[in-house]
Amino acid sequence: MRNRFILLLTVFALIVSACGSDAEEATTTTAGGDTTETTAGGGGDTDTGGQTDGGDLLDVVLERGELNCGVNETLPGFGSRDTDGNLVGFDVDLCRAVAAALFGDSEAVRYEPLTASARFEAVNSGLIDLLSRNTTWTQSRDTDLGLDFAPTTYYDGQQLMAKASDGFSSGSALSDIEGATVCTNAGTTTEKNISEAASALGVNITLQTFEDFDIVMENFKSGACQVVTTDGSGLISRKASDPEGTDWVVFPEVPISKEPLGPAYAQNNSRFGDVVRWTIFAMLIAEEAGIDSTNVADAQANPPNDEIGRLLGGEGELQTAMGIPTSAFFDVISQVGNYAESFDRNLRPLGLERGLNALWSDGGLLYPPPAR
Ligand SMILES: N[C@@H](CCC(=O)N[C@@H](CS)C(=O)NCC(=O)O)C(=O)O
Repeated sequence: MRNRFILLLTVFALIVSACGSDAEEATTTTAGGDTTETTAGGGGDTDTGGQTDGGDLLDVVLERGELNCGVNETLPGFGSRDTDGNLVGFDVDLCRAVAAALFGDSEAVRYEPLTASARFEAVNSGLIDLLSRNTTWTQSRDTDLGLDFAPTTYYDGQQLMAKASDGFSSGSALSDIEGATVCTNAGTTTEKNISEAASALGVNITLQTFEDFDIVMENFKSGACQVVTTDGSGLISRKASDPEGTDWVVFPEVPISKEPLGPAYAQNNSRFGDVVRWTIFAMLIAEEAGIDSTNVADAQANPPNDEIGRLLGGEGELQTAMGIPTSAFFDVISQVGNYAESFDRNLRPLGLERGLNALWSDGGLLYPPPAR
């Protein structure tokens, strides 16, 4: 009883102390041997049904002539604004690639910047056609939330980050953060995984979640949170793009979860899903064959008698049977590039290596089926 009272007091004190301008967005959970959850604001994996009306999604999008694509605008490398205010990044490239396949124009995209907790409702309400925003494919999202997932475009895992000036080092681990306040954003797999992993180890932490990841980082910088956790790529992105990042260490231990990231769309739209899927596969097959934006025009002019010839329009009915132009995948590669080009343009500058995201032939997990 007394313990319960102390726990409640702690939770209350933390909620009150989080009450700055973003007070209503803060959620505090105390995790350890005992896990208590409080929910305030944020949102998350709520079942909002599925998009069922409005006709076949592929026909609707083709008729509209523009792809509505939900992205992150606060995650350099995956989705952020360049100095001209344009959205750029690995996930943004997938919106551009799908638009190139659909309309022959990678610019035919209306972007919808979304927070983690707003993203699924945006799909289910029909606000966006495609969600391309560092989203983990999970069982409940796939089966209970009204979504279908395209193939994983980035294999990731959740990690922890803390400050060297607080005594953490590149040898630190989850078992070293006893008593820490750990922050992440609401509506993510991340908040669930960290509670589970800490409980399993018997490590007591206080978990605070915020709707906006910028606020998570502000609290980390101010010292209100000693540890921040999310997808490893997200931590590396923030560390690489912040002047204070030189003091931050990403714990090297085996990620505490699998985070297969990829695009999603409203369930039961398999023709639209086919276009998304084969856009990704085309980018991978082009990389396998050494075809990129610089040599794809030559390859199309002298099409080889193989799957590259077919993908570039050699057997046009492969594409037209999908409802898209014969030249769809030529347009993808010429306007956006193959998978390696997008990775090198967006993620390599952050220091991310291909690792699991190498082609199968280089020891990675990326294995596109044959274009035939
Ligand atoms: N992959 C996880 C986490 C996704 C996520 O939202 N990550 C954070 C940190 S990398 C993020 O994108 N923050 C930026 C924001 O919410 O604007 C999921 O699908 O739940």
